[in-house]
Amino acid sequence: MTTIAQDIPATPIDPFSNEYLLSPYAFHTELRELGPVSYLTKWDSYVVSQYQYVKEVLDQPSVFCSGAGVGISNFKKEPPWRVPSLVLETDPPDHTRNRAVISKTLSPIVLRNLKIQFEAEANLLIDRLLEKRTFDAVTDLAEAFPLKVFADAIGIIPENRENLILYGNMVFNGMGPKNELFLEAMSHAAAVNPWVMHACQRENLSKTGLGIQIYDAVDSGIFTEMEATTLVRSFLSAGIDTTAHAISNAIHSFISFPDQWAKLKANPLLAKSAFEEILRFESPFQTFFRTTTSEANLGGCVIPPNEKVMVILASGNRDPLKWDHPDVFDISRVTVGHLGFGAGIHGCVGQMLARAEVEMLLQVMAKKVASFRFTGEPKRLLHNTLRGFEKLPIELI
Ligand code: OVV
Repeated sequence: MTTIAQDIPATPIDPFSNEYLLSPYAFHTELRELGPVSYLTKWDSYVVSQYQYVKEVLDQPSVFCSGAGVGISNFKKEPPWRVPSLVLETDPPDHTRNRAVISKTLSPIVLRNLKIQFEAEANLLIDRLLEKRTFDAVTDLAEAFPLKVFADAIGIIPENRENLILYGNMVFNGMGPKNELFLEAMSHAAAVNPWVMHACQRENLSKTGLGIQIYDAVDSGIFTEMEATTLVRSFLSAGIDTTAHAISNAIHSFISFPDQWAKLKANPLLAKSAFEEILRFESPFQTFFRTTTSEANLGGCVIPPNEKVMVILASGNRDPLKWDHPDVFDISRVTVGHLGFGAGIHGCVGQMLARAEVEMLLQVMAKKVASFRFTGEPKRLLHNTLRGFEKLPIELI
């Protein structure tokens, strides 16, 4: 089949404006209606928002590469703010080798054992919060849970773990342009970066966690000590804020749609599919970028080489060409193919761990919490990449 080259429409939509970040979905609809590809005039970047073409981008990593960064900045034109990630910001063959080392630590048997710990910790946390009754679900629940269970699983020192939230903020706000959100996040760099690198070093990791296992690859000659430290950093970059925002979004969605909460309470085993629907409906990781390595054709739209392409996962997750009633939150929907964990060779390597965490937390909540309500206005988070909340004052009964 021959495709005829189509003009790529330019749009003034600014995906980093406050208006967009607070309420992106109507903008996603507008972008999808512009066609397979459009051009963001304000940022000199292309953008892909329809499900089919988001998938096409992610399925062609040699054309849409990650090695030039997955934020708006092109590492071929400006230096990155940190040593690039050896998985996220890398292409095959290095990516393949490095990802395999992480993947090896996340075996089914390891995950089964972790799930037991996650359930026990979820019980302790929910019991404590039921006693407390009113609290901020962002700090006391959504952040507290992964800061405890994920950091324990990796084997991170217990002191100053709140740095992980600040670090995640740097990583994900750092994918955006150098706006106020970027600069505010980076203002913590001097305190947070050294702590993170310290926590990722061999001698500071627990002997029984997943992090230390990365150093086995040093001992077998695959990595240098520094590469192993950088790879452990990936666990910390990717594993806390993403999960925390997913939990906040879950709480918000269940309070906003009480029929879905009732459904979960009637059958706590729906926790697993509920999590997938949350990732589809309110994707914590909304957006990332790729960079074209050559001329790239998407649905007849031709993008020149060495251009940034914004990939809106969250828009693919609400594309009506893919989903029936995409704007309806329905925890029993079939969510196969959602893009909440990305797709293709860079699809989330920790997704089974994230699932184990949130599934256990939601299951415990469904069994123990009779009802919950907002005790104040939820406050949406302004963030260049992640969708979540800054404040979620609630009461649990
Ligand atoms: C998936 C993800 C997000 C953020 C950071 C990283 C990975 C990393 O490897 O540093």
